[in-house]
Amino acid sequence: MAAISLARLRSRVETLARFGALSGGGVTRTCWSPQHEEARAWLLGEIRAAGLEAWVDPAGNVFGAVGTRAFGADAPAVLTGSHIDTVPEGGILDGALGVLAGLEALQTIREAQAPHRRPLAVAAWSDEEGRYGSLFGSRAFCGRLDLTRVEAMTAVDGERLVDAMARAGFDPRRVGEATAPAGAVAAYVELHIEQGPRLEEARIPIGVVDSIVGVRRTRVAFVGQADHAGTTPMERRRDGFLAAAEYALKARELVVKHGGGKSVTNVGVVRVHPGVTNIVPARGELVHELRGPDPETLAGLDRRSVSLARRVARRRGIDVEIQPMSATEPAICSARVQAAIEQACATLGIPSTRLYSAAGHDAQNLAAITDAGMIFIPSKGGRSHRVDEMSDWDAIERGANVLLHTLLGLAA
Ligand code: HGY
Ligand code: MN
Ligand code: MN
Repeated sequence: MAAISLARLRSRVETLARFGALSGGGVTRTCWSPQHEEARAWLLGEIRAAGLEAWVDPAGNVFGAVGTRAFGADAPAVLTGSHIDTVPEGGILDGALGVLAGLEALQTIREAQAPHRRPLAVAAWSDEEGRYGSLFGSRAFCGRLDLTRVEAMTAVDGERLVDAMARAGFDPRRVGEATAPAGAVAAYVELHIEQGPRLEEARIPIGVVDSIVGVRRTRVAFVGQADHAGTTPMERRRDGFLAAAEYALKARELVVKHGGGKSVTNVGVVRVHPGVTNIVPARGELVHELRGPDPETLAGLDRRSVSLARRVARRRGIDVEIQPMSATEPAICSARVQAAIEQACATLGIPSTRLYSAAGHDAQNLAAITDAGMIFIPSKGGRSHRVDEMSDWDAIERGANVLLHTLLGLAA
């Protein structure tokens, strides 16, 4: 029975972790950055050294393939993959595991000359973490990117996507050419760390994902009045930051109360203007993120949040600007792919359980154009999006072998 080489996979994971490595551990490798582009070049070299066809599309997606040099409806490919970009101060497995385990599975299949009727490919999708716009590369590939918005896509620190792409040698005007031909993908399966505590606490080695949360991000800015921080009487202050703070606290209560138990909310970006200690903040701006597996609940929370923002501003006698930034819909994973994962687990004698993904993933875009699914392995302490994110190597080996057999099953 074909089996991956953990030594080779581990060596690649530890090498990729060096691109953007932080002195205290973990990694910062945001898409299109110099360290990301060095990692892209390294990955292309590894794909070629593994004997696979290698190419990059105009949206910066990297591909490796066995049995094809491009995507086409005449030979629908079974596709796996994930991303090599990271959040700032992230871990070494989020995304990297799925790309490198996919490469390892395809290399093992090629070396073992394991039979597969369909071509097999692995992808490293651009900017999954959404520094400029979430799930960018897989949205482009799946024809779900609003090309008219590419020009305006900007990171929270103000860097424009078009400038970052140009610096990395890509022409942003060609992104639309990355759209895959209809029918080019026969199935998609992605291996990823769970990034949460459920599998580890249940002591179950493999998660078969049945749905993936939708994520909505909205910029909310409360606009009051700058004033002298010392001389302005307290009752006369129109403080944009305090309004934002009240909104953030009440939005959390709202989601806990009306979110159905599986919805979550976060405020990870806050900006105060003018932002110096001796001026009452005129403007308090935040990015409000809502997530949930159920579309109606998510839409309801969005509406309630907008009403809350207006109520807080009115009560404080200030203005509020509400600007939706991005919204992904919850995705249902393919029953066929879930069954193929469970068949692989049965073949390998590995217990599995079904669960929803509380993180967003590229698979939710692939679910729009093909049968898509995900395999999860446990995260130590449920830790992710932090430098000490890690999984046991035997969990990584199990996940990669389940991926290998799932791919063979889907490509049979
Ligand atoms: O934010 C997410 O859900 C994913 O890790 N990009
Ligand atoms: Mn992530
Ligand atoms: Mn990820």
